[in-house]
Amino acid sequence: MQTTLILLKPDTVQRSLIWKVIARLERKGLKINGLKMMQLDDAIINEHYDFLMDKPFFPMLKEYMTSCPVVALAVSGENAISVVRTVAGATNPQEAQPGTIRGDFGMTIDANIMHASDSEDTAKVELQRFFKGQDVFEYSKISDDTL
Ligand code: IDP
Ligand code: MG
Repeated sequence: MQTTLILLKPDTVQRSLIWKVIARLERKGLKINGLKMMQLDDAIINEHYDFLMDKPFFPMLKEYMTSCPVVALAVSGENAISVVRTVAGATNPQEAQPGTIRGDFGMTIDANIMHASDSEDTAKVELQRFFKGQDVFEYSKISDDTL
């Protein structure tokens, strides 16, 4: 069982797509262990996207990611890290397959609906970054045995 970190980005909040994206994750059979709205600041974006800091689009990415609150989710399931990446689709929504979240809801790479951790190591770091070990709940669901 893995837990991964998802951020529903500002375009998802602005376009009233929060529930639609969460519904996709639940429909897939992933379990929501944590869910909170957060206003990100420059410091957390500098940390979260430090590997992109020298890219020309970084200032715009930072402005966009801090433009309104995001929704952070801790989501679990078997192989949840790669399953969520698959359900999310390619980084560029124009290239993402139909049926994926980005493929169905997005058109621009700078507003691509959601972030999802890409490995066990990053998931661990990112869950700590956004949840600080708080408000992530381990619990059983009636459907756990039948999913
Ligand atoms: P990912 O979100 O699919 O993991 P990454 O390569 O980790 O993709 O990039 C992080 C984020 O940086 C992307 O989700 C997107 O918002 C932004 N980004 C990546 N490449 C570009 C680009 O070429 N132009 C604008 N934004 C980009
Ligand atoms: Mg990434």
